Amino acid sequence: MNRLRKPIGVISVPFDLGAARRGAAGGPHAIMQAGLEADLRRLGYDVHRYEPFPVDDGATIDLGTDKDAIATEGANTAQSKLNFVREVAAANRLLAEQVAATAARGQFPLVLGGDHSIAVGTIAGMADRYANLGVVWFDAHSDLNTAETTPSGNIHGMSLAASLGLGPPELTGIRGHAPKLKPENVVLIGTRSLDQGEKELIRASNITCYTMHDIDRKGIPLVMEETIRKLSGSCDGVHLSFDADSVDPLFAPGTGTPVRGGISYREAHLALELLCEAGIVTSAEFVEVNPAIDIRNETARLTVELIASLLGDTIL
Ligand code: 4U7
Ligand code: MN
Ligand code: MN
Ligand code: MN
Repeated sequence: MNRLRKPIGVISVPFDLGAARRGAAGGPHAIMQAGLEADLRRLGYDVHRYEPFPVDDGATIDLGTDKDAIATEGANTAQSKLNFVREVAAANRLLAEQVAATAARGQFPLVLGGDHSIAVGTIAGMADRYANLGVVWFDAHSDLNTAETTPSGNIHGMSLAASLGLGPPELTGIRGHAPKLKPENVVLIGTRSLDQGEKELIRASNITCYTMHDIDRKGIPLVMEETIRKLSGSCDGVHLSFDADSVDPLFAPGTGTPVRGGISYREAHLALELLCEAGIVTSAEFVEVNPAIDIRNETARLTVELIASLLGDTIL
């Protein structure tokens, strides 16, 4: 296995105002609790843990019990459909700064979410260093909605679009330059739930999308081989954005927007082992782990195992 030589900078982001339901803010704690640090040290890594920075956790916002009901009340304009966009933007500005600083110290940024809206900040921080940043986006969804197409108003369904320069300026403009990514440098894997606007965007752009159908037909080894060949040819860095809901809910029940028919436990491991072997990944984030709906912390434990696979764990 191609173990990274760099120290790992673990950045916790206890933030979930971008999600459809609360709880993913507990993700970093659940993942640490599942033994991440000991595992990384076992693999021989130097680990730097950054204190979670102060994100607005919505403690002062009256969410009631049904966030969607609140959000859709009077949602006539595109702008009012962007739930908590101010808080999401503020958290992502801080995250982008922390990710950029971590990478500048020579560490591998490992971001623990939090909901998937935080990809905006991670990618903004890495795009500072890599003009041709590639992204491998494991997800049941594509997170390619915009203010115009979002059916929910939840920013975790818009973070990839924002990184491509599509969406509200407070998200697309973090750290100055937009877009952070070129569509031809983006590969989606595990896709099985797309909204109409997202389908249109994928068809009209150069985004590569391996749906579950493609994975079933080709197999994960070929999908990963094609992904690695494509990105290593054209990118100067590669970010892995791993949404827990890419994995089948049988193995990852603790996530806010589960969709049946996902990649299996072994497929997820093999995919990350192959990325490790290729040695192309320069940062990673693991998001949408929600301990409030998890079963015996299984999803957090799976996440720790997957991080270990990405960073060089081997059986023998
Ligand atoms: B996740 C959704 F409508 N597409 O936009 C939306 F189905 O980060 C879901 O991938 C988004 O978990 C899921 O709200 C965001 C919905
Ligand atoms: Mn997602
Ligand atoms: Mn998802
Ligand atoms: Mn989700």
